[in-house]
Amino acid sequence: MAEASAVACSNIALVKYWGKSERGDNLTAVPSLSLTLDALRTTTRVRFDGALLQDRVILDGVRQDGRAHARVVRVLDALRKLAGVSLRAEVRTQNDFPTASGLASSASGFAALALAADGALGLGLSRAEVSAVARRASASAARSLFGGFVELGREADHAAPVAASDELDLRMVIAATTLSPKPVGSTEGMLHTAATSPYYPIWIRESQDCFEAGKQALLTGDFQGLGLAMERSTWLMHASMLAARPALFYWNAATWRVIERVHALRQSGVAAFYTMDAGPHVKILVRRAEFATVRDGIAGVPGVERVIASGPGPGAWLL
Ligand code: 2P0
Repeated sequence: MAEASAVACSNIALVKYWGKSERGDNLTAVPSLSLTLDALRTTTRVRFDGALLQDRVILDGVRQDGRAHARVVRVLDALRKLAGVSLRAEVRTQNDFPTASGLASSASGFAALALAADGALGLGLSRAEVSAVARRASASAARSLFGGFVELGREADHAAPVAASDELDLRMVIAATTLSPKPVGSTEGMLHTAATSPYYPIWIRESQDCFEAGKQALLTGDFQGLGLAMERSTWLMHASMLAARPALFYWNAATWRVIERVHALRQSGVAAFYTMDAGPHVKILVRRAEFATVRDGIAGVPGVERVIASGPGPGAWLL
């Protein structure tokens, strides 16, 4: 029996990934840039056991089957093949935040899974190799192997850290506007957008520019430039979904109320920028000095169920 446990922090895309490359293998059609978050963590234990006839997956105490199980098995199969073994495994994974609601649980989940399975099999893969294994299961997971700011290039095999300017002492305030799972998963949502939205080619075309603007801002410590690139990427991505047939939207009324509150804060001189992913939550990027003002400013917005505050997090680690 061989086992290992790993912890991975989730990450939020500042410049978004939405769309798969025609080359397949879950390569991304656009480059993305993210911030790994200390406050959103997944812990996963993988135990290979000769007595098991099938892989067993337990997420937050609940046995998984169907697609969730199949995605985990794909990761295990890739690593078993590298190790030259056929042992089945028990995977126990725990999120310390709501699962599948647009808080990037698949990012931290598949990053922790790939690292723990690599550890349990004693493969000793490099960080980049583990990132590539995680990417095939969930592209955003590739980024959670690394801490701080991370990039995943267009059609890149694995993610890589970005050495951002030290002047960017950033925090993220997450306004969670529901704690229920989202109705349409990301993979399904992006395939639907690509297949039916007339705005999808425009999204693809503009993404490279958003990425370059965001990365340049990171490297030069330009907070406003980073915030504006993030908002532009967000609106372009959601516009492509809204123009799909039928339209795809993940927001609720509270999502809009938080956006309006951020606009009001900005008008009063507080530098804060927002982003939304495949879910109704609003994630707000601020500098440390203005963090408490923003956190308190959105806490009372009707429909905000929970406010989660986070600093940058480390790359995934073995326990
Ligand atoms: C991102 N999202 O860059 C974007 C922004 C959601 C919106 O990556 O299909 O779970 O498993 O590769 O990584 C969520 O999608 O998608 C995502 P798959 P993933 O963070």
